Amino acid sequence: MKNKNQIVNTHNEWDPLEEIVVGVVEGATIPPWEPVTPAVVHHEHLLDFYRQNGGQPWPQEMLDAAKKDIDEFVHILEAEGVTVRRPSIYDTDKSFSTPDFEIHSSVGALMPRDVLLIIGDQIIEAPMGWRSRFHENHAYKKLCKEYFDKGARWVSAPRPQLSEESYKQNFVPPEEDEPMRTILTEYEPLFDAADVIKCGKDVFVAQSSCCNRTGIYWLQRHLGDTYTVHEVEVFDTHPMHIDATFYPLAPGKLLINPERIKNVPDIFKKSGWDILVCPEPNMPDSHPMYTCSKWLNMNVVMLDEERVIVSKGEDNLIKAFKDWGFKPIECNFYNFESIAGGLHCATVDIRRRGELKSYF
Ligand code: ABU
Repeated sequence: MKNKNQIVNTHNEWDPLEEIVVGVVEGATIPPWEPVTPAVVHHEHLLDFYRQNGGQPWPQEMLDAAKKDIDEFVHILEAEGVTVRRPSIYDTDKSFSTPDFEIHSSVGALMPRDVLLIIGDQIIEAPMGWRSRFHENHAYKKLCKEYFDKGARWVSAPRPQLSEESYKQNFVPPEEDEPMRTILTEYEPLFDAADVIKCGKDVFVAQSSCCNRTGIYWLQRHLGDTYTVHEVEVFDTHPMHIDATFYPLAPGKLLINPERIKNVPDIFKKSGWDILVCPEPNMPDSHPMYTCSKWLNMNVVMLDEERVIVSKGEDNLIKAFKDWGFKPIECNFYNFESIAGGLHCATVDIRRRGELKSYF
């Protein structure tokens, strides 16, 4: 299918990148406590941090350090010829309520990857399971309107209610030796856009504490017969998103997290893909990580089939990328990772030069 001159056009993670949205640090607030918090935060000691500090601004020195990282990332993208767009800053410290819940604050616009799912020429606003992120799509409205005016399709998945019925009451995350379970019920479709990863006509999704099976069904029915949505089996005690777990990097090259993927879907094996096992992260244990795990090392951004932007310090992965035939470009990102996510989380690709195909 030809997609000549489409303003929004992405089918995979590796076609040559032309335009991308990069999140902003300004206005970022410590996520307020909500039902999903204990289901996604890996470290028990952080739960008290969220109970006590959720809804406050992050300390200025942490914001400054994160901003320095994101500025460097933007500089690298622009130097490589990519157009970078930014979301609008909105009032994150306003509390709000719906008929079903009240929440103290929003969290900012750090991670466009979670909010907008771009498939082909279509922008899908994700039905996110976080009460604090209910209005995060506002940060992208101006951009979405512009892309819509220039020809993109733009829809919002059903707006979730996020009442008590969406969450299992008294949920306890599983231990390492237990089967995976997540906090979400099947009351309504829920997913973050980062629970989904594209590979042409095949789209891969994993259940998580932000993505339920009803959300996966919704996506398959919405996308129709042109696409096949595959559910990937993962194991994570605090699952959130697929992009530090399972990542088709380039045709024939799948990067997997060895702790979370025990069975690679047959479709990859049958088609002879190389299964690249992500090496252990290098981030020191002393580095503070408030929202994500150290497996953000694999949360990279592909500029094309070879060039990959990777977090500086992740020497094991950088060496592996070279051995696998990629060209890594290093970017300082640990300080952004402390309060938010990785390079992939901090972005959403708007346009890559390529067409819809099957890679299997
Ligand atoms: N997109 C964020 C992934 C978080 C994690 O696996 O730690």
